[in-house]
Amino acid sequence: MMFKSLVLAALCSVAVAGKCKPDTPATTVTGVASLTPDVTFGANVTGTVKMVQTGSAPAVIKVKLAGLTPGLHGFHIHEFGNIFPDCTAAGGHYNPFNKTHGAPDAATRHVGDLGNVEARADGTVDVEITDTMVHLSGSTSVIGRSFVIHAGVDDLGLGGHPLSNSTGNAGKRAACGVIGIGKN
Ligand SMILES: [Cu+2]
Ligand SMILES: [Zn+2]
Repeated sequence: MMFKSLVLAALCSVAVAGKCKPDTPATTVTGVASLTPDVTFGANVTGTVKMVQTGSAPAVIKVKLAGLTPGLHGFHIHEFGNIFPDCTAAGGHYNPFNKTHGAPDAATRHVGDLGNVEARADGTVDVEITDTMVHLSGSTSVIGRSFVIHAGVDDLGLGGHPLSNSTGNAGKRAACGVIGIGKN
């Protein structure tokens, strides 16, 4: 690495301008969200999400939540970074490629489809999600959009309900938070 850099530097000194690009390390971007209870839903569901992505590597999404009912809850990135007057202001699932709703590992899904997280008996969630479709930079960056945790289960598009193909029929929005730029 060091040798390569030195050789590149030497070549650069005699290269025609614009023909020489020194190695630049992939940029790391961090996103953060604090989830607050949906005022209309009325349960005390709170949490934090921290996201990190280096270059084009998968995004690592660390999710900590509390106040949920035990079991599975739909967890998505929604389109808008707006949670006022309640979580419905965040709009639908973030879907820049105009796909139908699906599981995180499905070929066809919304970018925002992160499936379900499972709350333990005490109502907490502490999981790490790795996702290849979520990006923290570029034209489909999710920075400035929102996380929503739902009261119900995301059926991953397979439930046969009229809402399965758009929302996974995950029910009401229990808490939400706008995704901001975090400290690396
Ligand atoms: Cu959602
Ligand atoms: Zn979706």
